[in-house]
Amino acid sequence: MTSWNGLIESRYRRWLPLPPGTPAVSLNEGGTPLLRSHHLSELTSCEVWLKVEGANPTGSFKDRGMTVAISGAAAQGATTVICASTGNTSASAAAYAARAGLASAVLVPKGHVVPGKLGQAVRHGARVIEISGTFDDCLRVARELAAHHPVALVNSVGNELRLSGQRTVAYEIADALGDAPDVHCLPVGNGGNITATWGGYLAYRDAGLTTRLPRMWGFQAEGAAPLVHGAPVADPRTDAGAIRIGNPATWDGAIAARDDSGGLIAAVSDEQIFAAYRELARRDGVFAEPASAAGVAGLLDRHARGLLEPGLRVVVTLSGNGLKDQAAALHDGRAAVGASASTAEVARALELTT
Ligand code: AN7
Repeated sequence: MTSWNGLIESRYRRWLPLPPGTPAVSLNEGGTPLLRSHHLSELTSCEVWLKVEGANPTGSFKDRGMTVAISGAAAQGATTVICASTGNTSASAAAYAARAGLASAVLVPKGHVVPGKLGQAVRHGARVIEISGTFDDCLRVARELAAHHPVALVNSVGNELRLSGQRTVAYEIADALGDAPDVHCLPVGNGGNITATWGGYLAYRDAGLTTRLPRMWGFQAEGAAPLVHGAPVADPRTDAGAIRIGNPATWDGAIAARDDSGGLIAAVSDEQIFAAYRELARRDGVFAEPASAAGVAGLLDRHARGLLEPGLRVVVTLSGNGLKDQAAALHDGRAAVGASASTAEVARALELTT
């Protein structure tokens, strides 16, 4: 058995538009677990699989695109990379930049990025700029800076290297299941991931490696659902901060993924998102961050409305790791109980009466 050396070296270089011989800047991303959810399968009468992207090195799916984007930027002689982010992209960009010996700058919406993600960017040495505005403002500024200064933009917008790396999630799923699933559910913010995941399924089908294509079911938070309403949202609102985005940069790609796959992009409430987040941790043992539970929330919503045919094979992307957001974790649930180091007292606290 050979060890896993990341998605470029271990498996997918030939699917990536890196110039031949480009050294891989890798943290051994990819190769994430695809877990059968017994709980969700039973509940929905479908075969439900969870793609646990929080198991990537910096704790989100962003590492798939970032290993390729930073490998490309480093090979082209970039010295500084820049991105706008709701948190996960900045953590990933900062880590891969550190790995490559590049400087990084990240622009984040002030007050809307959880400390776990900001802490990653800080520790990896990024210059963190907190902007008084939304993610959409951050992205506008980052794009303008990259157009006029010697800094390489590593957001997915128009970045074929980023998107090609993110396509590898579909390759892994098809490789593991032997074909594409019937339905692929995932959260949608800026639109890059649904575009790339769909692109991955298309590429594998076109190469004859799979026989079919899934329907792409994307889910946005109700207060930040521009793709559902068909118009940008100036003041996006949701407590699932990762997908608090009002004007997705990959708008057309997301709509094409929806329409070409015969799929949908629908809204779920924060209540549904946080309920799915709790149940994933409680029933499946998978700690995904709140935003990344939107795909499960959407699947359950469709099921509750009688819109999910039984017997389907469904894959759900869990895009980020729950460890990043401890405030959400400790917000409810069973609180810790204090006790002295006395066996009798702890037994009482645990209600171990016999
Ligand atoms: C956990 O980090 O946009 O639709 O700047 O962190 O491809 O944007 C994060 C997005 C879903 C949405 N789940 O994906 C950022 C950022 C998690 C995320 C999304 C994000 P896209």
